[in-house]
Amino acid sequence: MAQQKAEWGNQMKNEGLDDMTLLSKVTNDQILDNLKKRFEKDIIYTNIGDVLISVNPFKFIDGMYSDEVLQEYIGKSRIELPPHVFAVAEQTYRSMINEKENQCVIISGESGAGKTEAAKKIMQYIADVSGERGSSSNKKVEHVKSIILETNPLLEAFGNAKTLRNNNSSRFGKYFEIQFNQSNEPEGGKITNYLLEKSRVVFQLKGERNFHIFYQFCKGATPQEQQEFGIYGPENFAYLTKGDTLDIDGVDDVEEFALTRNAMNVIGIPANEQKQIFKLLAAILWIGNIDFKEQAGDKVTISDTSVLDFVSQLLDVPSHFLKTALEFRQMETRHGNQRGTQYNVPLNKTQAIAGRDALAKAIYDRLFNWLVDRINKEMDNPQKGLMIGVLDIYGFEVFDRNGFEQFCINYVNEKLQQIFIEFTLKMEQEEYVREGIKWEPIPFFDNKIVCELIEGKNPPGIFSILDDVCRAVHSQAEGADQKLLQSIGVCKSNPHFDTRGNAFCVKHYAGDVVYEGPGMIEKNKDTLLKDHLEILQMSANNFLVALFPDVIDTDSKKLPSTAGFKIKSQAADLVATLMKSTPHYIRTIKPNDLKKPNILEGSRVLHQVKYLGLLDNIKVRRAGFAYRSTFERFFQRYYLLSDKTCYAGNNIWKGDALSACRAILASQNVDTTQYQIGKTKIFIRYPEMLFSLEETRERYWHDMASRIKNAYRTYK
Ligand code: AOV
Ligand code: MG
Repeated sequence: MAQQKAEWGNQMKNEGLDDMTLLSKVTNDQILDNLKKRFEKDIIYTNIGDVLISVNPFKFIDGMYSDEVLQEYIGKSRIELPPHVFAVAEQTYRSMINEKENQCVIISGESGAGKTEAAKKIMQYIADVSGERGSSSNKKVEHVKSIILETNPLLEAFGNAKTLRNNNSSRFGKYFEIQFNQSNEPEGGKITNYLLEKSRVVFQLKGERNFHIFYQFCKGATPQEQQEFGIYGPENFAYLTKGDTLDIDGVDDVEEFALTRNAMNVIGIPANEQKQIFKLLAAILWIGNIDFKEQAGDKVTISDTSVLDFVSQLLDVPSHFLKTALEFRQMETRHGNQRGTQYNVPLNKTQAIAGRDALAKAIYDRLFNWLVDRINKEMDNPQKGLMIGVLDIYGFEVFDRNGFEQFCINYVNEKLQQIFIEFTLKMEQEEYVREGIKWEPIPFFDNKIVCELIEGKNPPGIFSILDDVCRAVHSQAEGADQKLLQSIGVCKSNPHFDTRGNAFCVKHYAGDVVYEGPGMIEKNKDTLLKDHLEILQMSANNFLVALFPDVIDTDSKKLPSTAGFKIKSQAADLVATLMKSTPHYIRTIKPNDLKKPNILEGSRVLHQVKYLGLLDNIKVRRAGFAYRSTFERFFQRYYLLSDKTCYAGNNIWKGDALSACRAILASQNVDTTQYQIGKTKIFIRYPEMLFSLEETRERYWHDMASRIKNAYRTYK
């Protein structure tokens, strides 16, 4: 194994450049060429300074994540070993300890590029290095570590699905905060989840699947569960067959189900709660099998009442109430602010199907949130120490047809690109200006204009317009879709927007996406029908009732918060959290659309290299400085290095910190092109210089310890 690891290391040294800041010519083609050269040798990681670029190999590379390799990275700096996701994890963890500041790892890249896999490796590394696994005397730490590792299979079962882009695509966003105790061991944690794509519960494109858990359950249920919950093969359920895909190549749903159950056990979800979860999954599947037949006067009635009865049994609600809620909508007469009498309006088939599906989506969405809350409860830690957050969201995606879900997903990606620009391009350059450092400004594309187009208030962005239309018209039937198309034209003043028939196009940082207008308003409104809420709250099942604590609002004028509003405010909170931490970046690249190993399609990768802004990243980095420190901090750390500042290990300097820094640098004969002195900070161009200073410092202490030992021997 040691032999294998060594070969892997040597290979890394000989192929392409580890750090693309050192490219001889900085062009997109050179970047592509370097990544390609490395990819062909199974070297998937490359650095741009502190940013890690990762190209998805779509295959298992032997030894790459072995325990030996992991051990190698412990305590090493980024430039000592080949680029690796473990190096990012190490740097993140050590920075938290050394700088006593919260850290975050931001993983970005398009759908199927490898974000979730990278996030898992970061978690694995942190769980492994922060105190020996299995040996900590602190039970809470052991439990939190197990949860860190086991939430992935659990949340992936419920929140991931096969899409055309990725067989294990995250259909929700996740920010996982690990909280550390005084001994730097994980003692708590919190997951924040972002907008689950709940429409998948009721519909999937051809070649796609519903969430994994449904197939796992249908294929792996015990005979008792089959009987109790009416669970059979997935081909029997309408909600699982829309995409004509029941299996995923290379995935055994039964085995995966065993892992999901195990994860629930490890996390601490007891058998009775697990049973409730499965009962609701069954209820959702059976809701999907409720069909309607049309009757005279555009009315509908449920075709097969035995299905209705079974759903009622699973939900523990009276069957006749559920029937009414699915076939009619309750209305109320109003006289000014006075409430009047209630009456039932029959639904037509389209409305009845939409209502039924809304019920299934709502139950699944609440169940998913419950699961996240449940995991959080297990990790709850009243002592809030330092934290490391790992962000793994759904990647930028474009399909032949894109709707509200893609719009939200791509918006969140747009926000992340903003943060990347803020941190790596803008703030870096602003600091040089502030410090008066000699500097050639690098122009870059700032996607703020696209964020404004989507989230702006004045002029109103797309989300504001969606909300306005939701407020003005109440349903598709009342012409909501037409109203949206009329209103959204005002966005044309933004060069990143255009309309196309009943669709609109947004020119995102990662490419143009055409979004279909019809259906957007319904999805943005995202309200739970009052009739459905009443039915669910009537259930004899306390677990289900607790998922719907909503208070029925009788003031019909007030607009409940929309899906767009929620994702916008969640994104703002996320940005605020990330901005308060020290960021570490992993930018993932998808080499081909076939999801196959050993194929790197040049044009696909080049496109990503361009929109990820790697070229600007390298330019800023090259023109910039790898390390910076205030004069005081630099002096405190390196005063040992000069006779003028140190005598026998003691600080003897009487002057100001800046002059001390100059004296230290002069004593080491550091070339003046290697650093610049700003107004409050010293900027060091390459990390090698810093390592040489560190080495000299180490040697000084070492020599001094030997001198003391010798003197002691002589004295004796
Ligand atoms: P994503 O998270 O970026 O897409 P994943 O992390 O799910 O992408 O990666 C997609 C698939 O690529 C995985 O299921 C693996 O089969 C493979 N893969 C990714 N990274 C590696 C790696 N380092 N080594 C081997 N195989 C890998 V999405 O969630 O769709 O945006 O929304
Ligand atoms: Mg993912």
